[in-house]
Amino acid sequence: MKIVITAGEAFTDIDVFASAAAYSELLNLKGIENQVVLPGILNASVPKKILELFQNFKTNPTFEDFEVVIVDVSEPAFVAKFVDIENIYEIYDHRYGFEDFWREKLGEKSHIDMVGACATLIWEKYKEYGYSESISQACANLISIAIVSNTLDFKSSVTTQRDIIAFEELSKFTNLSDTWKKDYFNDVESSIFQDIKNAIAGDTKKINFGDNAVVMGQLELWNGGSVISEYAKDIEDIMNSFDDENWFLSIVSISENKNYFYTKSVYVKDILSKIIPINFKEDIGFTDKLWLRKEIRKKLLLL
Ligand SMILES: [Mn+2]
Repeated sequence: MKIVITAGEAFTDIDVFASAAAYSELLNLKGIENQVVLPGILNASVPKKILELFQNFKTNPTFEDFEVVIVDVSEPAFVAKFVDIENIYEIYDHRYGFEDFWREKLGEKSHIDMVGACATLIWEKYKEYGYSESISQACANLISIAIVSNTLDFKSSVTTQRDIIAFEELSKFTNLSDTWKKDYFNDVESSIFQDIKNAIAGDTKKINFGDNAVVMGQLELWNGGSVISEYAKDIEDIMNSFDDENWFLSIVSISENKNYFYTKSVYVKDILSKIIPINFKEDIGFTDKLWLRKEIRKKLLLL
């Protein structure tokens, strides 16, 4: 059996990158031929230094016959386009909404658990298969970075005990510097500000709920306080390019432990006010805790 490990079509974030790299290593340890295929552009959460940790991926599969392992996505519409849903062998994700669909299709090969990072699930498989002592430093680093990035340094409410344990267990295999978290988030921020439109485009998704839809962009920053006022025009340009006036940008401001939301749509302001505690001053909304896209999406789906 040959395996292709892949994720979503649109973009590749650090959790996809780490999960795919580490799962590929785990299959190699088990002697299973595999390749990583990441069609989506690497977004700002995968700065250049991270690329040094894993380069062995393609944008199209080169195997002829293969089965597919999906990481960090579970909404069928978002899965990489080359994938025939019927050839999916196994799936790992941490999003609400399609658990029953996949459990019915894949049974025990469906691993959809509400942990902070998909990469946590991959580390747990190293342990289950008895390969935890064989993890490479690069993959241990990648999983650790993905956990910190996805849980916003364990501050986000998506953080679980499993993420904390995984991070602690991996610490004996990593060689991350004392300042790596700050360095990592600084690298991410500078790549965001080098081209903010591209950074937003690389983290924007349509959320369908019932008969409705909104387009949600997301930026995760150490300090996002002044971004909307400084970049309002760029934000509007890029969000308008998704051809739906019901858009909003969520800026997670990690050090302030809050989000800023920017939207021009009265409908979006109404909907957001219904699902989360938020105060709008004209087009800018504020919260008093951190909200990730997957949490907001879940609230929308439950509306
Ligand atoms: Mn993820």
